[in-house]
Amino acid sequence: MYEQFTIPGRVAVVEHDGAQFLSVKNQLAEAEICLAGAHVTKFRPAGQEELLWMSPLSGYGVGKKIRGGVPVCWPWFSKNTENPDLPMHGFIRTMLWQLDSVKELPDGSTDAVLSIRDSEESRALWNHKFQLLLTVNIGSALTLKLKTVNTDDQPFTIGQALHTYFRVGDIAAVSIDGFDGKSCLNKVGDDFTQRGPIVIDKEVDEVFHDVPDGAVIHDASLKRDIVITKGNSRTSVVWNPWIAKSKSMADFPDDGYLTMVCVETTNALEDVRVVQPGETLEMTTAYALR
Ligand code: TA6
Repeated sequence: MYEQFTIPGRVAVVEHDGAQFLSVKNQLAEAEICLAGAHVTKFRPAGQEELLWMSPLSGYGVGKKIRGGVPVCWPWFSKNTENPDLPMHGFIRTMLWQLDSVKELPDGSTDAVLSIRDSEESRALWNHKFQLLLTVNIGSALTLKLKTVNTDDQPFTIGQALHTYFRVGDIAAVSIDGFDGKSCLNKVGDDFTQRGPIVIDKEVDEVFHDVPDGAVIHDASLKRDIVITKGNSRTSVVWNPWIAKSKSMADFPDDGYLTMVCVETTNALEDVRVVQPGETLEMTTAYALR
């Protein structure tokens, strides 16, 4: 399947862990994207260490939440406010997407486009017609563009997140800039306004308001910065499960909190978006090492 996209030594659809993955290698980086969930599970710029954190205990494939990489959370972020029995972070991340195109670009990067449309299954959960496209550019940076198309005759409201797990050398040597002076909804304590850089020394689950720009993860242990930029997103989430929550998740190693942090580009809370019939909405984010 998808043999038409094969470029020997550079592009192929491969199978492992019971799922299909698009594997991309070019002079600038290498990456893998699971077709179930259009989920980037690997991204390593040339000459650098892996950017993304992946749990060794994760499952893969249709119906399975992948723990790590870049979960695509849509058409809601976190719990569904009208029906908490619906899947956390929406339903699209466990559904099979189709691979539409793979293009090697003149700058040496590679563009992959995956898409999914509404189905009987999706309409049973969320009764709207849509097309969703994810464009992933694999270059010296990892760039993701998530485009929603309202193919229905009624407007709909979406929340969404690119819920990215970043790999760090040692969480104790990490600080995160970009949230100074920003207020947050704190899911594990009292709401507050951030002063200075974020450091992680306990469970952190914070949804920051009014964050139109990105952030920078300073990783003193791996001696690198992860520069996060974004577009059409005014909320961002910082999450680290810390000790107890790590132990409570079967697909998360007990010590996993020491080498990961999520910094998520979102349309969450007051930043949910209404998409009119025939209209599109695109949220973007990019990750570069320096
Ligand atoms: O974005 C942070 C968060 O909402 C946490 O509350 C935690 O639930 C995390 O997402 C992971 O959610 P998941 O459904 O992928 O286990």
